[in-house]
Amino acid sequence: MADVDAVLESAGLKNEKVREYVRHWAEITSPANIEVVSVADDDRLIEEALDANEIEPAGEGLYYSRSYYKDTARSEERTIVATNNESDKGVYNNWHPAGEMKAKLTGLMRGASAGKTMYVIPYLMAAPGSPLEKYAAGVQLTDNRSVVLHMNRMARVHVDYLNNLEDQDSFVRAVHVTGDLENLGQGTPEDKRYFVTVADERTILHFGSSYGGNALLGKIAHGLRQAAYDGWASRGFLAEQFMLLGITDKRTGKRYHIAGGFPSASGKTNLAMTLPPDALGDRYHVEFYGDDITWLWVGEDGRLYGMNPEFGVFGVAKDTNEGTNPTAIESIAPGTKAIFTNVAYNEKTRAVWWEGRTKNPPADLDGWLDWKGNRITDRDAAQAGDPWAHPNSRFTTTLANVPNVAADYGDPRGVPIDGIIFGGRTRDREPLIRAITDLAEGVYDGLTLGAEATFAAEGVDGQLRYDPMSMRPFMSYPEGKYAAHWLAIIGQCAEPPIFAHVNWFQRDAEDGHFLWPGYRDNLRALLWLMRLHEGEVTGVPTPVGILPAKDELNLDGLAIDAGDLDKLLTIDTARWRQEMGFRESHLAQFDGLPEEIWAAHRRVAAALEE
Ligand code: GTP
Ligand code: SPV
Ligand code: MN
Repeated sequence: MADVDAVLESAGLKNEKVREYVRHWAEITSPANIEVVSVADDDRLIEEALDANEIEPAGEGLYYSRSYYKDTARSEERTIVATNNESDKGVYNNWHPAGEMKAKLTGLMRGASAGKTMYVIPYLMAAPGSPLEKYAAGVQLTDNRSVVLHMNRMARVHVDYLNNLEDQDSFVRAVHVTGDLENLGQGTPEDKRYFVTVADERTILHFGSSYGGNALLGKIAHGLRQAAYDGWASRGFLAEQFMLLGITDKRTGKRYHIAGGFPSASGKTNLAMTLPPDALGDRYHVEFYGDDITWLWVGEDGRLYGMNPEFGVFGVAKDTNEGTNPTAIESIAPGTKAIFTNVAYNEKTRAVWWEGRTKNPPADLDGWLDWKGNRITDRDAAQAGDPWAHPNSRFTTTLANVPNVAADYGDPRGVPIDGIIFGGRTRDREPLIRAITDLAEGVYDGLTLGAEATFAAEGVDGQLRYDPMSMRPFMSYPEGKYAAHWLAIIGQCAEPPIFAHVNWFQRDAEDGHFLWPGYRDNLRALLWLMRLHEGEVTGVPTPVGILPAKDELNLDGLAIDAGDLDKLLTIDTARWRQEMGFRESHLAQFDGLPEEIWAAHRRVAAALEE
């Protein structure tokens, strides 16, 4: 193995704590080479990856990557939060003792990068100069070049971020070892994968994947799990699976910022990148800040501030097209250096395709391979209906490629937050939008966020898979303390944001059609929320929040069935009463839930009985 110190020295990595950490893990994983990377190396690494057939060209300045077929999504079962204190055990964080997990992972990683290059990726999950910068620095070690290419798009990667740290020891140690993907027993009782965040040691150890959140450790392991823990331990901030957008009213000149959480694959990317409906385009301008993670803190002026710690988008490909998400399509246009993963690929024309990209798949099947690399023309009758792209196939592109990215997306001060929204896929009961002005009721609403269980076997009929604040897979400390931390942080605001619950997914009970057109029209609900917050409309009070009066919603240019609109703007009290019972058992799982949350639950329940 190369002389570690000589490599780090010539790469300009001066932080002695980082050097110590790299030496430590290089001894364990035993790579053949070590290379410190920065975003300036991207073109060379792309060429190397093309030469090694790790990626393929997908048009001018676009790339295609295919992951191992058993390694196509974040694994919840194999994800663990470990600490040295058993009181950190929650309901969803899959807590294990730190000592046990570190020993296990060190064993799995020992010698596991033999013959490979270990890349050292110094990164920052913040804009430089951010008040949360000290929680944002990290160094990922990985033995996978494709992971480096993704990190270059998803995070700010440069050695200077680590050299210039105020406290040289304040960085997240993130170790990724791919492992022998063909022999890991994915999904079997002998599964060897472990994705561990040792939260109180700010150390992330991921073994056994090269895909998404399992392998790009700046994103959810650091940006969500570790940061949520840091935010709580420091009592200083929140880190949430939230999108973040800005709305400018060109008539009044007012700017609003809204952050909000929907469970994975429930529409954050689409909402964050939205454009106003055509009829409202002259008046409103929507700006993109982030689609998956928001860090929130209270500024000296008593307002809540938010920022996207990421530098890129790892977006769901399915159904992304010029109609549903035109800005996403522009952000992956030729020349953007976007990377497509696990979509369908044409080895002759270098084109890519996924379900919903166009109404029908390409008519000329010549050259098309499905996400596993199998020829479409080789399919037998039984396989004919199989999707070409994996349902969780994704595109990776850097924020600057999004055409409506906000001019100040890199401002380290963040942006003041006016509204916090929660939403999930709910086929009935949840109206288009209901606003909540009380803090405890807003937090209560987030804690009882749920989405439809995807398999009938998974849940009781009508019962949701609860996903508190859309953080269920990323929760790093106990839920009761999480609720208390939310109340404490937002409680410090002199001008608190308004809360709301939104639902774009209500369906007709008979034929199943979506009652609301969704996508760009979702802006109409957010505009109403901002008007309510400004006191320009009053809405209609209900036991579960304030709903828009029909004439308060701006429906210019929207053709919607009057009956559908009625359903979208009413409360089904009987269904809500049933839901309250489910909520009670859901909340009862959480130790130490603040009394304010229970009081909010009882207030809503009592109002529904009136
Ligand atoms: P993660 O990246 O997994 O955290 O997910 P996400 O919340 O960013 O999900 P995304 O925005 O990529 O949406 C996932 C799916 O929801 C896509 O297939 C979208 O087409 C669909 N979707 C998004 N918005 C709407 C909407 O307003 N109405 C309907 N009917 N579908 C939508
Ligand atoms: C999610 O699953 O919520 C994602 C994708 O945003 S991943 O980064 O793979 O977790
Ligand atoms: Mn996500």
